[in-house]
Amino acid sequence: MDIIDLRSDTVTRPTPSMRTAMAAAEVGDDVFKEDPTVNRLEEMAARRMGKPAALLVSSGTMGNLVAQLAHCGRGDETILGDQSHVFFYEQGGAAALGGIHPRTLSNEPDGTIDLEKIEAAIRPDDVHFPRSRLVILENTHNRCGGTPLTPAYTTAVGRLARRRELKLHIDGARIFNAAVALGVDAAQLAAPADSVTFCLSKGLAAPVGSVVCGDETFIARARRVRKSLGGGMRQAGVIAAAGIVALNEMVARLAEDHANARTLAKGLAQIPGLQIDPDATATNIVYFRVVRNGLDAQAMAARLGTEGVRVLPTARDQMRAVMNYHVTAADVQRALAVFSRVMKA
Ligand code: TLP
Repeated sequence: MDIIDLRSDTVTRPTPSMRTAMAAAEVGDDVFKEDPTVNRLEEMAARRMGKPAALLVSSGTMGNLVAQLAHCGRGDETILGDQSHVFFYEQGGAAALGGIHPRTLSNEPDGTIDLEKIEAAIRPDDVHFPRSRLVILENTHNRCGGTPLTPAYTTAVGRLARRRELKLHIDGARIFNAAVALGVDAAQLAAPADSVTFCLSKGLAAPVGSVVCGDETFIARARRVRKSLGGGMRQAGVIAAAGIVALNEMVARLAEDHANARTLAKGLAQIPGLQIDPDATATNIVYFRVVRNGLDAQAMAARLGTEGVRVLPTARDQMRAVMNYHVTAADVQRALAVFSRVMKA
């Protein structure tokens, strides 16, 4: 049975041209900054994000952690969404390893945080309070349905942060999905931020790697932090080679994932016992609710699994399906048939 794996876009395997590029990669010791392929990827990534410099890290989690540790000292406070990946899924690493205090504000359903709430959360200079240092946005917003944040919203947050002397970091794990969905350059989405992390190993299908981008001073600090976290890789050009292919060949095709996501969402909306607003699907992530008595998301995922469709339960009554490079339009139709069958049973 062919498995249709919709658990995440992280399940993507390297493309044939990535494998070829990896095998042929020219490498050196990247801790000495002597890996030409890593250097090339970092230059490309910086250019794509419109930033002066960039740093390859092993994962999105490491990128966000490195950025927080480079922007903040112990006891400093970050302002971030209560549904953000940094707050929800990164083990509180910034607190555990950096003594950084998270101030969460509720995310709106579209992944934004109300500007007035951000402004009100910024601490005055007072010995009782931590120092507010950094605002963190997420684009696209994973737990808010893969919604893209617009340049207008991001610009407004950037202006507010600058006016109040805070930095802005964007967890842009899927920023290219946002760029493709909105028809803008990723650099435009990153422009208001002091730093941005994006992932090569999600929709872009590279096997490993994320890139943190920002100005030279910030990246120099980030490089020190990466080393202290054990993230100084040596002949990492083998990984970077796949990342270069990801940037060159895999960005435009994200539109296919978005079209497949819409088809899946519309199809799921027709199935009794499932609840979804198909118009809420803007990129490659589809969340839906299971509203059948006696069937929770875990049990449903298990049943779907026996029929070759893998999805991720994200709450007792909620599941997530993520389109990716290996999922075709025909797979979406096959998955919908399986969903129908399982819900009828
Ligand atoms: N997210 C994973 C899981 O951790 C939930 C997924 O399958 O979506 N930022 C965002 C917005 C993310 O969605 C993720 C991964 C990360 C950061 C972390 O990236 P990695 O997994 O490379 O550490």
